Amino acid sequence: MVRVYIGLGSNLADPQQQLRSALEALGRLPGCTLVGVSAFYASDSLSPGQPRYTNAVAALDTTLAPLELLDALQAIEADQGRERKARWGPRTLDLDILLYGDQVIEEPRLVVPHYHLHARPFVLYPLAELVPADFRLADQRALSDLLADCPFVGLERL
Ligand code: PH2
Ligand code: MG
Ligand code: MG
Repeated sequence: MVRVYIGLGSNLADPQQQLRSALEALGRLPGCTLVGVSAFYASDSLSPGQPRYTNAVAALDTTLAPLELLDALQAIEADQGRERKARWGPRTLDLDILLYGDQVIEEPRLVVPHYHLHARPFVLYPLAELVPADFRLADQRALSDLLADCPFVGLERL
């Protein structure tokens, strides 16, 4: 079993309900146990002119290999009406593998720890709810340092 952290985001078609449905789907995945969910947070989209996002982070224990997990997450996104048009387009559901145990992964389809994790308050603050205060990412960055450099600005805890 590997402990993974999944970032959830939605800014279309009832975002809070999208996240609740996605959490149920995560709990039903074969070889996976949902072990924690952060609060939900609302924030403006990083892409101007889009609806506000709702975000959360989930902790999952899994026996799926990284790319198997990615396939499973993309299937859940597709089930919930995700359309892949523009790279940063609005979306019914975005499921990102933030951390996969203590593995550093650099493959064409998957980079872990997630590229933008360090700069995104809507990822770091919910993640911090689920891990110990001295938590370090697989690449040894301390979560407390990332939080100190990423103020809780523009986040609304729902
Ligand atoms: N995701 C994006 C682009 N912008 N903004 C917020 N607030 N939350 C997101 O999850 C988000 C975003 C692309 O993945
Ligand atoms: Mg994504
Ligand atoms: Mg994303």
